[in-house]
Amino acid sequence: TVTLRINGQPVTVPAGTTLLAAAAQVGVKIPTLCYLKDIGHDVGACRICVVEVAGKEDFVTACNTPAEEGMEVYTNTPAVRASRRMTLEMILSDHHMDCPTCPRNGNCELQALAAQLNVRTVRLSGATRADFPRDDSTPAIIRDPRKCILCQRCITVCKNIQTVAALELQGQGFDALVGPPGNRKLADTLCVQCGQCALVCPTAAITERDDTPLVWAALADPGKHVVVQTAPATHVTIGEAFGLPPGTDITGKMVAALRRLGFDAVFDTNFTADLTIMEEGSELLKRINEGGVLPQLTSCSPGWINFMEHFYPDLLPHVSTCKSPQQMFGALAKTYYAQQKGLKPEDVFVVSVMPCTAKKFEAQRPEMNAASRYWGNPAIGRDVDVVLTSRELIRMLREAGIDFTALPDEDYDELMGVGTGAAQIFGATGGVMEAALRTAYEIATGKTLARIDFEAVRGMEGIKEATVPMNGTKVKVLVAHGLANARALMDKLRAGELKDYHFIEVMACPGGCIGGGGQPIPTDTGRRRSRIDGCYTRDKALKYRKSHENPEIKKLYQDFLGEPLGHRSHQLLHTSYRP
Ligand code: HC0
Repeated sequence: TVTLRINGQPVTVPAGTTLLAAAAQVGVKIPTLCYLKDIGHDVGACRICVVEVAGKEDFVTACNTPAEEGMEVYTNTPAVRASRRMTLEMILSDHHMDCPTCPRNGNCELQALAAQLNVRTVRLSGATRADFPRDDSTPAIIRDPRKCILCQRCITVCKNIQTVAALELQGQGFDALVGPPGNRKLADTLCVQCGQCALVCPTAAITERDDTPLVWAALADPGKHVVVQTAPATHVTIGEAFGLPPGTDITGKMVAALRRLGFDAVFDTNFTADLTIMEEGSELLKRINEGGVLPQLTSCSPGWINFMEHFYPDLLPHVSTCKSPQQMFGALAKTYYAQQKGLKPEDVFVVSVMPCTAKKFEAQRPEMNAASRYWGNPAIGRDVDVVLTSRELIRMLREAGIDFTALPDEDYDELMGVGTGAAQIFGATGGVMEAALRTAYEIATGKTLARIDFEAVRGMEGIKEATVPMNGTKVKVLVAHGLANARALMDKLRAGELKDYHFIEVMACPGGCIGGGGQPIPTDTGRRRSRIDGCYTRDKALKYRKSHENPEIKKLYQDFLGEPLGHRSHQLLHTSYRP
């Protein structure tokens, strides 16, 4: 340990502790802007966290300076305050200050810091940074370099946590830019559209595409029958925007809120998550029994699918052919549901509420028009018409003046509204695997599981592993979340080191979908953990906890699909990938 003084107060901390962390121990919260502990980002780029150290001529940055024995640190001298203020004014002087119309208005770290430091004027004017154009080349992520403060968090998360490295720091001074190498558009890079950059951006330099106008227009169109599906992870996160603790189960209120927005039917992606288990579990058993390509890789996380197509095209035969639950839902809403309700499929408009930005990309893939091909009618268009992230739905609820926490709990509509506990845990890393094991075990063995909780695949550890005996076969499974962990596994798979394994779950985002790029900001490790707990709590509370016990899934197979992997399933629920 080392002992130092901060503003005269002695404090003892483990060696290597930063001045920032040491100060926190004596109740001093040094302001920061670029620093983000969660992703290990401590480059000291913004210089807001400067402090004075006795004996040193220059200020030091508290976020990345380790405490030393005997140090005398001052965090609040006139010189320190003046320096922070000047730094902030310099940032503000060439920031695009359209705060009232900015997507991050009210949830912007730059805005909050200006308030915290009581900055009332910006004394600098004159030269500003180059006016780089907005990049709206992808369906999911929008870059607005005029709002970038060069903190470089996005570079760190993209390179270190996701190993995609689609962004870099280029140029200097007024020409400095964070963006794709060679000034390319994001769509022309290896970006997988996971949106982790948008989650860590302190301003609105990187945001989700705003598709709310498309949904308002559909809701106002009397010729459209507008249905909505809600992803597993949204059940335990939307409440954060309305002051509820992370992980609070707001399912009933979300259903009520969506009805009040005017949706004609409110359904659950959890229903098709159960369907995915039926199809993907059957596919796995088929691969095991018939000598297919193993290990099988999950296919529901669209950022992960983009990653495989971009970086490991040779391994695509391992990827399950199952579409994601979002896309299975879209295909069924415009076939099964339309048929059962006597609706014209071309009138059915499907909206998703997802924790994910990459779902916007997935929904516009040209092959995701199974219903249109099923009916032979191009007017039906895409299976999923619009994808809203959690953040966009929250904005719509606010705009509509819905008093979310005062709403009663309501139930989903019938036919595609029942989801099991197994589906709920899809939102957490390891959840798809656990759901699959609950069902695959019972289908393969014909026995009832004595204990359905597979704890080995739960939690925030980067790579998890379990072995489950099934009919004399020891089924070996792996789970990874965050693309750096996925890459580590794929390198092993490519090298032939995972031959003994049967099934691997990968989710692109750390923590799984509860940590998706479209989720409420902030999304940090603590919140990820609470949201994961929320998924397992809801799982425990539900009447059905295994996908094959979902009564609406049984009815769907009986009335429409026939059997898992049958003809209609192949038409509507399975897909292929592009190397
Ligand atoms: Fe997920 Fe999904 S679990 S990817 O994380 O499979 O986005 O929540 O909706 O589709 O169900 C996200 C979450 C989904 C899908 C489901 C899967």
